[in-house]
Amino acid sequence: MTQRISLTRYLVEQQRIRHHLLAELRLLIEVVARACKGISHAVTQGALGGVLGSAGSENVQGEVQKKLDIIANEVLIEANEWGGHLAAMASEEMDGIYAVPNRFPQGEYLLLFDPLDGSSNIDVNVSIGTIFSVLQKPEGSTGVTEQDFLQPGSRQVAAGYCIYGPQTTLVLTLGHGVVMFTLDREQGSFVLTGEDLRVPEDTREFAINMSNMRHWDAPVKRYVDECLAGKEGPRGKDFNMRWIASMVADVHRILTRGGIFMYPWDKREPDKPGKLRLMYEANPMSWIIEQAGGAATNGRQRILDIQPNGLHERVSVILGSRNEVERVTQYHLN
Ligand code: AHM
Ligand code: MG
Repeated sequence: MTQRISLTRYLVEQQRIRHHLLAELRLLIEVVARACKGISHAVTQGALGGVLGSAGSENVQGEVQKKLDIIANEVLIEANEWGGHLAAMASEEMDGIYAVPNRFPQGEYLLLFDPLDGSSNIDVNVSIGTIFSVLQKPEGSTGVTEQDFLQPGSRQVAAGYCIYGPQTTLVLTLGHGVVMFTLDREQGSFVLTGEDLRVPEDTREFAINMSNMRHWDAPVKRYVDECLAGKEGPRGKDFNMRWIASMVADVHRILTRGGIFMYPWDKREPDKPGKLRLMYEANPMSWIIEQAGGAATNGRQRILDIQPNGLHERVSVILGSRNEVERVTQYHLN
């Protein structure tokens, strides 16, 4: 029988072999994974657990919070605040940063998360997920402030997501490729089910919310028009389209079989750079995709190079198969 490698064993071996994984970071990832198991359980319960529907509140961005948004946020905070590995956390669902309370030991890492991405899919039983990103507190800073979080995505030390779909799957990068673990519910542990994941450089599949077409900028319209023209058009091949409206699920598909995902700036809210959040969604996903050989830009610039100015900053996102992302980016730069 082939040996099953648990997340714990994988992380211990990374620490032993590569020395690039410190004990505190290993603990952090294990704790996040444990929290994701808890969230997975709540998601699976659905109506039986009384967790569906709106919570009757709004987050800092004026979006209606679902009960599960709040539950997932609390699960992540409660799991992570006492271990001594973190200085603070920041979440899409909280206005400001959450500094680890004084009664607990303080660590050197900063954890950012979108506790439950794809909220519109919760009540309709479609895949959703948790996205997370880990930064190091800048050296020499005493205490912890929001400013400490404002680092470009290229400074992430770990990033991942957990998708709650037909299977619960954890995808992780520590900056040395991308690995995947599937939750064995009977054993209660994440088991290694994919190593060195690669995004094919070319694709015939794009993902974008087509209902916004009339609001797009010319380069995005040009790219999609060319895809839609199929074999007879300038691309000389037919394209397929998918849009799950859960970034986690769309990115997971791209990681599995290639594709391009776009949530570009559009004219609905001209003053906002995009819909998706740089620090909770775009940075971790961009790093994962790059680590798998893909690319991620905002149309003009590599996402991981963007210097954030605020915790909840938004960004235009184009990511996935390298050659397609480069093409759309080129259309913007021409
Ligand atoms: P959320 O974090 O509030 O769930 O919003 C982010 C989600 C992404 O997962 C997804 O790609 C996008 O919003 C879908 O947006 P739309 O409903 O406009 O297509
Ligand atoms: Mg989200």
